[in-house]
Amino acid sequence: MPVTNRQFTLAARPVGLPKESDFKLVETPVVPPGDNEFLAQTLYLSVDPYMRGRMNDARSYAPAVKIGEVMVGGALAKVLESNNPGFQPGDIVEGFIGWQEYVTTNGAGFRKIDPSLAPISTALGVLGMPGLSAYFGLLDICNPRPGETVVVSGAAGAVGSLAGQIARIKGCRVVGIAGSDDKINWLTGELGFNAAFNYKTVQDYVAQLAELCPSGIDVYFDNVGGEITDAVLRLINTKARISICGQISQYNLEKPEMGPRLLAMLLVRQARAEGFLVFQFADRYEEGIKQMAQWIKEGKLKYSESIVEGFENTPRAFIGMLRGENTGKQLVKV
Ligand code: NAP
Ligand code: FER
Repeated sequence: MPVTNRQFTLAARPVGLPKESDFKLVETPVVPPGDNEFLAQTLYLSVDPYMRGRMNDARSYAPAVKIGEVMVGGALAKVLESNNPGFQPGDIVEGFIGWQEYVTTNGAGFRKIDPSLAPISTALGVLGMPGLSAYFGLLDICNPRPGETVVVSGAAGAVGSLAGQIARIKGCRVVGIAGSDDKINWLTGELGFNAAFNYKTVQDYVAQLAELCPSGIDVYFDNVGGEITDAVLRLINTKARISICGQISQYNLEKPEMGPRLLAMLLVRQARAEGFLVFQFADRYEEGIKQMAQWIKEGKLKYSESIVEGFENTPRAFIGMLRGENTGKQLVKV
């Protein structure tokens, strides 16, 4: 049995964009598995935007990480020793392991991954939480119909790149918004988006969107909020549907941003905006995973992973993702 565990704890509550010094690398003894428990070794860690919210001392869907506590997060691990009849040494499991190299757990909330289905890392991406957010957040909330125009912000990220492709599969015209020319070329080239633009180089978002969406916008899958969303709202069609998946442009702000107040656009267009948390679809995850695995097999759904190597680089990978260094899903290979 390994003796030493390495963990990242929260050292300080970040002000603005997190810094590496907001995390602390600590060594603790590996805890031997007790009755009905198993010990597993982390293989891949997921770094996700929601973790930024958990670093704040604020009320949320889940409690904040306390100073000195191990950072939360989903991860994939391999079972080393088990006293739990449901898990055998060698099993690959996914669950809320946190930022650490070893976990001792009774397995509550964990699922077993079948390595013969797809590369195991997909359990943290396209066949995991981000993929399910794209699938249900687009299809359930927006019901996109063939021929409709769908705009996706955060389009080159884990969720956005999949939401846009799913809209293409449903026969929609898809326009993506992302933060680099390479990402734009990937969206319109490899992923089959009909059009896309770089919000960091385009000045007038409304004019650009009007040009790329000549029939207006029927569906908006929002990952970012802020000025991009303000521009989209000005161009929505009657009976438009807006899925509020994320608002990442706001996560590092110290004070809420004052913007144009455009809820009247919902009124005059008789439109609907609805937020969701992926967990609300938990009883239907099977359906989403099965369908997306099928689309991957048929070559209709592509996914990309950005992988940072080394457990000690987890904070760097997380901060890099918040800054847009990833294309598709950002992972850490431990
Ligand atoms: P991701 O898109 O893979 O990574 C984050 C991306 O956000 C970066 O790559 C960056 O790309 C973009 N970004 C950062 N700052 C930005 C800003 N100021 N304006 C516009 N874009 C910015 O992350 P993800 O895991 O797929 O998550 C995407 C969104 O979905 C997040 O808002 C997240 O909170 C949300 N989410 C929600 C749920 C839910 O249950 N509701 C579940 C999962 C994720 P650029 O290069 O394009 O800037
Ligand atoms: C996310 C952003 C926000 C997310 C969850 C939340 C699961 C929830 C925030 C809250 O309840 O305050 O990406 O992913």
